[in-house]
Amino acid sequence: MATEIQSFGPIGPIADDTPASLPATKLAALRALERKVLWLSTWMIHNANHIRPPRDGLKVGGHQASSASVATMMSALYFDVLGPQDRVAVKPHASPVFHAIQYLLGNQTREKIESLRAFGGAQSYPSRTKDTDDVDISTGSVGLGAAHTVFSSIVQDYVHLKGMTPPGLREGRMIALVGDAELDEGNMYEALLEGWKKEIRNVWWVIDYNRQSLDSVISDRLFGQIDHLFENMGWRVVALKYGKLLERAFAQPGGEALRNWIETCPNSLYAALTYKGGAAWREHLKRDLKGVAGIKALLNGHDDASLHTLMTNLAGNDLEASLEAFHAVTDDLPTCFIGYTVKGFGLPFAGHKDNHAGLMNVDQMDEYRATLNIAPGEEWERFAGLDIDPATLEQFLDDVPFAQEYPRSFTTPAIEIPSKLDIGLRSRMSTQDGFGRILNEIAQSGGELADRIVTTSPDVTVSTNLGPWVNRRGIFSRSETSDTFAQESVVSAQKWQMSPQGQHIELGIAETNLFLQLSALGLADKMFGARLLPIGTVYDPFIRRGLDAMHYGCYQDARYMLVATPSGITLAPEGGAHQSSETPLITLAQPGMAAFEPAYVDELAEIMRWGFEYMQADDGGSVALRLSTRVIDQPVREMTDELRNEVTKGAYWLKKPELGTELVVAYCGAIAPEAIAAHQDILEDIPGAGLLAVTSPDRLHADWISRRRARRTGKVETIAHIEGLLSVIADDAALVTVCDAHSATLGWFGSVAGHRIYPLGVDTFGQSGDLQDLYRHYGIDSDAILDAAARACVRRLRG
Ligand SMILES: Cc1ncc(C[n+]2csc(CCOP(=O)(O)OP(=O)(O)O)c2C)c(N)n1
Ligand SMILES: [Mg+2]
Repeated sequence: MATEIQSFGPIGPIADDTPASLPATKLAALRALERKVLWLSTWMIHNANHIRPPRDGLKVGGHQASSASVATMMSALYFDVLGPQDRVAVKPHASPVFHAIQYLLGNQTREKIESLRAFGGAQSYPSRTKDTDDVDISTGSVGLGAAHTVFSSIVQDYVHLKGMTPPGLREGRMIALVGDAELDEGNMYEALLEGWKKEIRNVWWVIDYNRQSLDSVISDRLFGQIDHLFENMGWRVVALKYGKLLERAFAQPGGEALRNWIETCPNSLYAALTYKGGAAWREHLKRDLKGVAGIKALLNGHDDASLHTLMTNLAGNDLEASLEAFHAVTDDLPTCFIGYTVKGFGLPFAGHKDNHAGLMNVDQMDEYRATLNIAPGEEWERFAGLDIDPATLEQFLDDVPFAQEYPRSFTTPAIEIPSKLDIGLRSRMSTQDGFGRILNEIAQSGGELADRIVTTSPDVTVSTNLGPWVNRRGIFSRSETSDTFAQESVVSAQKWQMSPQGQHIELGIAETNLFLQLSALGLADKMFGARLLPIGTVYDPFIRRGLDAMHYGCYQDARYMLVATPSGITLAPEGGAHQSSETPLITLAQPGMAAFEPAYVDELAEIMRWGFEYMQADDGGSVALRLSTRVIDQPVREMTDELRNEVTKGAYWLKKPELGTELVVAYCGAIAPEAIAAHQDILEDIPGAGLLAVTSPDRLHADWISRRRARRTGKVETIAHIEGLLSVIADDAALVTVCDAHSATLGWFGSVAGHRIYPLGVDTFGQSGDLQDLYRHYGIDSDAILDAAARACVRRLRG
């Protein structure tokens, strides 16, 4: 398949991004831009809080201190170190820095940054989908963006090793700018461990080590640990500790004592003195280093301002030191840069422990503007107040390696999906079994669909029926590894052959990693010009464990198919810790994801077929399937076009009601046999009662809500699918709904046309038992359905 690259010009050679030395003019230009980035990011936030007229009295915010601490390292990266093939996850609270850099590079409009955090303006936290200035990886929930880089690097290897990328596309580095408190998030370590197993390459984590989080100053002993941790995981650790000024001072008499003083200075004291300034540094150094040769001369040689500059000269805020450290790494070993910085560097609240949400006041901002020689009214001017002429800076920006014409976003053609997926249907089977067989058929028949599917699972590959697919398509690994058990002639149904050709990514049991891997795979078409159709399997209850990452992937518009199985109390003997009831509500409420719970395998085949198309459609999204291990009788029927259409819309009449019927039983999922049996009994008393098969509460709900909204605004007159289905029953008919999930999943049906509703479901924690006991206990068996129907009829008779 040819991959089309849209409107980005040819992929040509780009400027060498590893210059050996930095000429003075280049450094001067970079320094000027660094200053401007700090100003613009600070001003952008100030504008949002103090200048744009507030309408609701709410504080707008924007994190001036978090931005300031990373402005230098980000300037170094974007204006000199990065190539356009590199991908970056910027720590959430450096969004203003990112937008300032893009503004200087000409990729961001003044209008957008003037409306930072306003409706339609630059986003508070970098967003792939909502920002317009080339965000690679969204961030916001700390830890997720950084970890995503690990999984993006795996995807980059996957598509490059398979030759799926457009010709000439270079491998890039997957770079995260990480807040140091993000290292408190457990998901970071899950990602590191998985990355170690996969021998990841081309990943950089640049830690903004300002030793402050939101509430407080970080424990002094922490970094010794983190240091080792990265090394244990096979990463190179580069400490960007001291800037050039301090390094020079260390070489002077008394320098060693000064270094030692800083090394042993508690983080809190260092931060407090940073806030207090030169006089406070002087007082402490005078007292603590009394009598040390050279210290007196050092102190006498600095006024308060320059002493403060010296003592806060950490490498992460020193452009030259940062550039040197970044340029020194030229191989593909995963590398962690620990960039020592000052939170709020260069701003009045630098170092103050409460500065996370701090904002400069109008007077402070005015003074800051004046020191930068920016005239009032010129605050947004790109080069105002800089001591290098605009033409030179403009030329410099034009030559920045990152800004060179190169494809940064791709539109790849869709993979054609057959009009029907083969099933290998048996008279009795479960949807989970059906899923495994459908994939097996695809694997066996080959072709483009089979080649573009990639599966992944957190150690539940075999138990979610991915086994046959993996046997045929193998496990992905950068190097060949043979199956030892097979070599030793140990009989097993499961092959475990690993190679670059493999199409399954086996993960350890960390569901957050699963969702981050799915997100990275689901962006491969846009990021690497290689369309993949990712499928991830997970036990349904453990969606909860990876939920934030699931939401995050959808927020970035990553496209994947989530197969959640087994599910519900139908998992009977496994007990309450493994049973799920709320997951259909989670997926119903999740934007960017269409969720299904088919009862039958022919429905599943059509849903998967439709899902592969939906995952590729411009206005599509991800797909979630809630499946079951319960083996039930499969209907023998023809999947007509009408039925297929209704299955993917979310419901169809398994037994059509008579016009004006007084009762409908609606069921969803593996509980179908109970609903059918109860409906059969009901027919004796109410011959016209209908039986509604619901395949997707989510699709029905989304359709209903969006059509109501459209009708309100006069856009569409058509009715929703669920409205059409319920339009044939009596106005005062009753609905009995039943599912192996929380009763609210279908409970909203009563609001569609104002019908009385008797919603049955699982509303408390599960427990062990067999199906009969559990269905009876939770009130979702045939008797419970009959009882609800009887109550409904009695109420109707009473009027
Ligand atoms: C998962 C998650 N929990 C909590 C928050 C709220 N929060 C935002 S920033 C922050 C601390 C950030 O500290 P750090 O990563 O060190 O960033 P910096 O010091 O650069 O501001 C917290 C707790 C969040 N964004 N995401
Ligand atoms: Mg911090």
